[in-house]
Amino acid sequence: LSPEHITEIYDSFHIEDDRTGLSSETLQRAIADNLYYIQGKFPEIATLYDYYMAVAYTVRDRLLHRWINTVKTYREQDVKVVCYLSAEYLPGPHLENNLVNLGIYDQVQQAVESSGLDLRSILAQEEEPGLGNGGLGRLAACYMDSLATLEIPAIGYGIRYEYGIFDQEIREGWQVEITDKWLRLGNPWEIPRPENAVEVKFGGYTEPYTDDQGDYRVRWIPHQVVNGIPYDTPISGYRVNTTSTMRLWKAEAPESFDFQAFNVGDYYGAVDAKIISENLTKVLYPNDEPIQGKQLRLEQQYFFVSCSLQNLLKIHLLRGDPIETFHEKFVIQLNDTHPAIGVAELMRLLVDEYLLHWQKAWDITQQAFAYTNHTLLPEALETWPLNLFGSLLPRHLEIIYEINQRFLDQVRLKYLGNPDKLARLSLIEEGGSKRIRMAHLACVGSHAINGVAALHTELLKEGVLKDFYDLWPHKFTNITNGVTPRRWMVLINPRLTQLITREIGETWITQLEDFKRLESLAEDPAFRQEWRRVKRAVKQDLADYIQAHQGLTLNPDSIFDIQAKRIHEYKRQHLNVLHIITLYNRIKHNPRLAVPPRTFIFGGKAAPGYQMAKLIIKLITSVGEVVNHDPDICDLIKVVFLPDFNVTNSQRIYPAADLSEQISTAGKEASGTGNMKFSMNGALTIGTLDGANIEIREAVEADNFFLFGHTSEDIVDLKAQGYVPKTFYNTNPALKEAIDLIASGYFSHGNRALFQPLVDQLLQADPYCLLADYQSYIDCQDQVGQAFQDQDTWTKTAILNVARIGRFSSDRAIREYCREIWWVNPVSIHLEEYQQAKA
Ligand code: Z15
Repeated sequence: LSPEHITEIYDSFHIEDDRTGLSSETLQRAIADNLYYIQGKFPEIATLYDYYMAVAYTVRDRLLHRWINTVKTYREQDVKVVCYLSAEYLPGPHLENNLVNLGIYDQVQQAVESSGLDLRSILAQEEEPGLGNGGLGRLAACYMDSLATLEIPAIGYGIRYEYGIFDQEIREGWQVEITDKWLRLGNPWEIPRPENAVEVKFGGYTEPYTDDQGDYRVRWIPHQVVNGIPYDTPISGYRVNTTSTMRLWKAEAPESFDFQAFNVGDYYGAVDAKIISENLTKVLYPNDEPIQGKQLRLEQQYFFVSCSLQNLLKIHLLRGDPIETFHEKFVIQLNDTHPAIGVAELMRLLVDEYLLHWQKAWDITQQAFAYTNHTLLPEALETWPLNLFGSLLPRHLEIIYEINQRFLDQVRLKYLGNPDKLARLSLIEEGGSKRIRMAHLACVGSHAINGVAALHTELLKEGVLKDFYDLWPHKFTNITNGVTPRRWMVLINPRLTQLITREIGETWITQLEDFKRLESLAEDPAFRQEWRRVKRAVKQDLADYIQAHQGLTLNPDSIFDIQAKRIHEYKRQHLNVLHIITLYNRIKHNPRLAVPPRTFIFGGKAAPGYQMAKLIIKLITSVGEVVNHDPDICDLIKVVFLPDFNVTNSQRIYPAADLSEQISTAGKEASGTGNMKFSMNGALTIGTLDGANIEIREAVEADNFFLFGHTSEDIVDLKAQGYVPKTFYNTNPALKEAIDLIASGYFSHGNRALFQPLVDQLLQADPYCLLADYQSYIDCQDQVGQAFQDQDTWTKTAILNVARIGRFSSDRAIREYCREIWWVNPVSIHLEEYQQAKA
């Protein structure tokens, strides 16, 4: 079979081929075919999961020729490619998203219904890839969607964790973690590419030698070698042929190592080595921020970064390009410092393996890399103990020393005789035990550094990265986060999508600024009424779900007041709880009090080792137990904790919210992206001046946003003056009553010890200033309650929120990255005639 012969075979494919055809008849035939030939089942014995697999393979087939053509086009036309390096991805279920993007939702629905099945229950079979913790991983997934939709050549590199983020169950009010065996029933979306395996070295030592040119060189003799096997998942763009690749690496033991041990008779030793290697990509670290400095975590980071960079260099050379032009053909985005070791690894590959001179290699490296910072929390900034680092990556330690020496030489010239400056900028933290500062490595090795919201970028420039900003102001930019309207509107909220599209057409799906056209409709009472009807129906959907899964009856006319995000003290779920208890106390004191009914809904996981976060979950569920069953409350307040907040569950939550809780201590949340998803779906926000809340408020205008709390500057001043939370407690009776009620054991069957750590933390330290913001929050919530009484005005405000949220599309964010950091352009993918199937 010559290539010409194969092309001839392709050309003979029929337009309505069973692998490409988009009509419901063809799809139905293809599903039956896949059920038979892939699942090995016939309808009488097929499970719903078998049908899911058959539909998934049918849809994957439709993606495949687009995907292959995308790869082929990029290979042939020397295009510049964005390489997104991220230790986490949270794409959510693929099937429905691909139906939306390919524009075949209705056809597949019809095909499935003709076979006597229901599409929703088939979609529900999919196990989502939980390969991330929260915002950072989900952002990477939104960016992959926008890159494909905007036809930007891109590859997303990451880790194929065998166990993703744990599933959360609630037992007796406590979080229980369950292993996420997402691959148990197979994964139809990935294609393993064992032929593209690469080797990654660990440990050992280095030795100098002189090369043929008489140049000084270093070689690394590792203690261990692990194979990286790429698994590729196609990422479709919305109504374009571009289909990008998410390439995730799995660790395996190399054959040769097994055999060595086997040959000396150590069969069990060989198997042990295999297990040790394969542990590398076994499990995702379940901490959002901060990260913990475990050796295995560094091994994971280096493993996937080395695999990815080796892969990129191979692609570059395969295209016939010289190594010196690498940075002209690839730009590598570091999603936080997790992949920052890439700076040293690219230097190693260029200098040690491709034998470039240091300066040339450094120019390439700096121009190739760019770094996104996602946090200001000092405990979340990654540093690695020098001895741990050196024993795992001895050559990289030498390279980092060399980078540091050359960098500090430059600094020394600029800041004559300022040793503090040198110490502050150094890649090595001195003192007790030396550590490598990964953020510094990322800054020095990158041509661009960005924060993820305007305030966050400003605080980076004045705070953690100030010395770098003083040195290289031109490297710093802000790129405010965004979310994809395909998943976060079209897919999750078909009712609102339909209403909006009926009025303003569908251009907003790829140009979200077109939501502006809704502004005038906010004035139209008939439209407002329809909007309200949609919101009510969506709230009923969530109420039905909660009824079915938790046996709780909710009032769909109550305010759905929702806080859904990782549980963390800085996000202040417990401030929300203080408000609930305050309302509870008010009703207990005055049973005839007219308060608008509210349903408080919480969702979120706590890191398994984060005791205070787990106690906050227990507090929420305990307050719920009391409040939900107290007859004096007359069902005016309900508190629900929705277990297992993940992409799938979040999709039921965002559309149903009236009120979005974005109440972090100002200056702590880098951006937030849930804030955007809620607002896009017509919730009003109660929030602090933190992260992207500030820009959302500016966009929707101050009157349409419930603002409270101290500013980030206030918080700094407050702490500088010596913050004493007790003062607020002693001078605010309602606050004191709420805290005392927790401390009294009222919510814990008389057990005063249970919540003592939480109460003590608030009264003694309160690092996130809940007590300082309490009264402002309560006053603001009272305004919310008032405002909700006037449904018509509330609806108008909700419509205006949606109309003005256009800027928070990830398409806008990606366009900014393209123009300001990546210098890349779109490339259209054309399908040959034989591949273009008509619906
Ligand atoms: C994470 O999810 C975020 C920051 C981090 O440093 C880590 Cl390790 C995980 C979040 C931020 O907390 C959130 O504010 C931001 O919206 C998100 O990254 C995406 O930028």
